[in-house]
Amino acid sequence: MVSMRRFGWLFAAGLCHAPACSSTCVDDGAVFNQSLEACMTAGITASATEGSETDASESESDGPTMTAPTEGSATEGSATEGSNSNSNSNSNSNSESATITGGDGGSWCEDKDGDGFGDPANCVPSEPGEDPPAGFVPNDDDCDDGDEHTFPGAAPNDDPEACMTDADGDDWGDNTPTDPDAVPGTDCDDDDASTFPGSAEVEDPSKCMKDEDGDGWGDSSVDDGVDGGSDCYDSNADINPGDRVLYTATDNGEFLAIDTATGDLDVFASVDIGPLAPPYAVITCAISPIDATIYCSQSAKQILIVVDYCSGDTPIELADHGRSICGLGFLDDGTLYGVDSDGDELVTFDPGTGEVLGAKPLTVDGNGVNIQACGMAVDCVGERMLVTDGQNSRILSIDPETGEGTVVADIEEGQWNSVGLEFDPVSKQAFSNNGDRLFQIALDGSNNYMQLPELEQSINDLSYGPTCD
Ligand SMILES: [Ca+2]
Ligand SMILES: [Ca+2]
Ligand SMILES: [Ca+2]
Ligand SMILES: [Ca+2]
Repeated sequence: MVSMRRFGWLFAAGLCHAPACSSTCVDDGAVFNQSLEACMTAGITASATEGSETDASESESDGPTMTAPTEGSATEGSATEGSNSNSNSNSNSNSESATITGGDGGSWCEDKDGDGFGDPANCVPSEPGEDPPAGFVPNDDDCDDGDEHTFPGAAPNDDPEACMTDADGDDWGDNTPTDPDAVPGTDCDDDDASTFPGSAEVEDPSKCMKDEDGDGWGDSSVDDGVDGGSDCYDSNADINPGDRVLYTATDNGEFLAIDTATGDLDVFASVDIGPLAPPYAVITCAISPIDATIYCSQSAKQILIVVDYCSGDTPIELADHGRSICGLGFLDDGTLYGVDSDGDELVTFDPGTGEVLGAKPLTVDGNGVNIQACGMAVDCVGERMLVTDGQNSRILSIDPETGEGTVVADIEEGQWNSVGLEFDPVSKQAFSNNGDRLFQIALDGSNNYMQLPELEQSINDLSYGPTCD
């Protein structure tokens, strides 16, 4: 270890860069012509006295003054470590780089970071036919020998030759490299291999999005610097805007696709409710971001049911929870919430059993909210839970920790009495309905909304789910 550290700085501080040595050496500022070998040898010899304390057993070189690198050199060696007080050592201000080859009379250069590219400041001459010293490579191409992720061509998708940093190995270069020697690339998150330009190729072939589940749609909730997409469920490739339908469930087991442009309602799936009816009354549904399981509230029995409408199977009834649930929604962590319109509370469910785990009063400015009918949805872009307060014609964002609501949209619609709410991650707006009246509502604080064509019939709920195609 000791030997290598010394070796490292001797060459870094005392010797010419190989390209410089091929023509000139610099000695205390004076440039003089010298052959490569002479230059290198002079430097090595001049520096060798400092290296003489090293353990001879570590030496693999047949040169009398050479000290072989050890494994520790990759992390302990530093081109800037120590200061050189040897008056015979040269300083080198030449930072040019040129490819050189070893074993044929050229040079070997140290590769401390092990990326296959040699440090031009740490090169030694090679003799024809000889093997390189351990830790040396036959080129001097590294632009930062202290970072294995930074070298020429590290990010070939950005540039096959430029010196870039690609820490996450997706072949795109860090767009804000901390390494001053690296050229910025276009990877907006170089710590995440699922984030790069064109990652979400279906949604946008060029934006720098995150697509963790590889379905071609970008994660809707991302860190600063990353382009947000419209995939609310980026850990589940089966749920994305490429396969979704805005639907409502009916009391006869049918699922109706809602055409928001025309108001048409068309049956696209149905379940066999034979053993469950009567009474069977579904008034709200939500889909799990974890496994795409659909839960609905069966209001007549005050239970949750698990529905697989694509299979047509009879829904599975869960535990009697005894609540009047008018809205259901999952947060991204898989927690299932509901709104109890009798208790005016936000409740938390155990998705496994359908039992209520906890409840908090719904409030705005600390005052209780009288929920009569409601809709519930999760804004996966803003990562917030939305509940309609129909009596007051507004949409609230509910803090799940406290039950406290913040007004997100307040629309001039009198007794709106919304019974359905769903968030559209593509438009970033909400759909909400009161019976057969359907609205599209902005969630940006503008309170803008518009009424869409009247629905064919009055419905209870709005949800996105898979098309079953
Ligand atoms: Ca490197
Ligand atoms: Ca990268
Ligand atoms: Ca990346
Ligand atoms: Ca995705």
